Amino acid sequence: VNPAPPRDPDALMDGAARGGRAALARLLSMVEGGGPAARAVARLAYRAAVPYTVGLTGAPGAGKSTLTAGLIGAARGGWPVAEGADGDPEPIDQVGVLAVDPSSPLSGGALLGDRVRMQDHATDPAVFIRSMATRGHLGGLALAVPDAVRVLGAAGLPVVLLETVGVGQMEVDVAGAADTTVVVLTPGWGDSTQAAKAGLLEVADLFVINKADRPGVAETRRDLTEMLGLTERAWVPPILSTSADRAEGIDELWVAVGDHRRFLAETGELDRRRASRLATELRRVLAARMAREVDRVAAGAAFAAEAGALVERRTDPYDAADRLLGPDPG
Ligand SMILES: Nc1nc2c(ncn2[C@@H]2O[C@H](COP(=O)(O)OP(=O)(O)OP(=O)(O)O)[C@@H](O)[C@H]2O)c(=O)[nH]1
Ligand SMILES: [Mg+2]
Repeated sequence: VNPAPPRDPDALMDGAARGGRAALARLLSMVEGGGPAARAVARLAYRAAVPYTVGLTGAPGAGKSTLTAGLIGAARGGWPVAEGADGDPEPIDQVGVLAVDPSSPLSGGALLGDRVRMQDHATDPAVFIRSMATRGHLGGLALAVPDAVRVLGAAGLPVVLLETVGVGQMEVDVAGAADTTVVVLTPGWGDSTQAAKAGLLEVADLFVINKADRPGVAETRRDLTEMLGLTERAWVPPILSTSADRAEGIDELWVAVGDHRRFLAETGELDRRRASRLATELRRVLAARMAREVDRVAAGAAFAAEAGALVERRTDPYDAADRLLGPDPG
């Protein structure tokens, strides 16, 4: 019988780093739950090596989980060798999977559907699969996800696959936590238009047209190419097609992920991206704290008095804010 994992973050982190999956799961629950415990865990995890993160995002049902399951298998074979180069693939000893659903307040363990799709890997001790939703984390998933990724890094997982269901801005924010972002589309009219509307085209490093067994692949590819335009850029996102449920195109996708990873490393872009992500994270932490500060002010007597003065037209909202917070430096 396994003893229940301790609640002390240090002890849990030690356990997770020694391969304890219950400890790792407990740490992720703490991150999800927010509050002082989340903060303690985040602090411990921060200095550890950051895993290479591959994000998969796209509309509900596009096949992200099926693709993720395929990529787990591919990743277990190591990082692909560059075309034309020889040598062995750089080994990947463990793979973590985080499935994030910004629309769901439920969490803990794996979602049923994902559990089915990823069950081939569920008993592999080198694979750790976990669903995440937001509960109490200050700043929501956009902050909880990078914390969770770092916890996986602190536990020694070198690669994390991050699946996010498409629901607008939050999805784009979460997708922004990845080093390589894969946008998953399906053949059919309108799919790429929706991705454009959601701002996904900007964050895509790679496109996958999944369900390529269905008609409309060429049209979707053409739409996408048109929307991407002919802008000059150092990395032109490749458009791949897959039939994830038949395991077709998965190896090619993993090769493309490896190419992008190599591009980021060789150009210094990986460091720049990660630095800019951290600055964004800090802004989010500041924004979340300031939002809490507003709540604190709004709960006070001075606020109630100003609100009353507004009703009686004795002041206006801007002067009232100046009295509550001090003059606005503009
Ligand atoms: N025809 C076809 N069906 C597929 C393919 N890949 C996945 N599917 C099916 O599409 C459905 C959704 O697949 P998932 O992998 O759960 O999709 P998802 O994007 O993770 O879904 P959510 O997480 O709910 O947004 C399942 O029934 C899969 O079996 C494919 O290449 N071709
Ligand atoms: Mg899924």
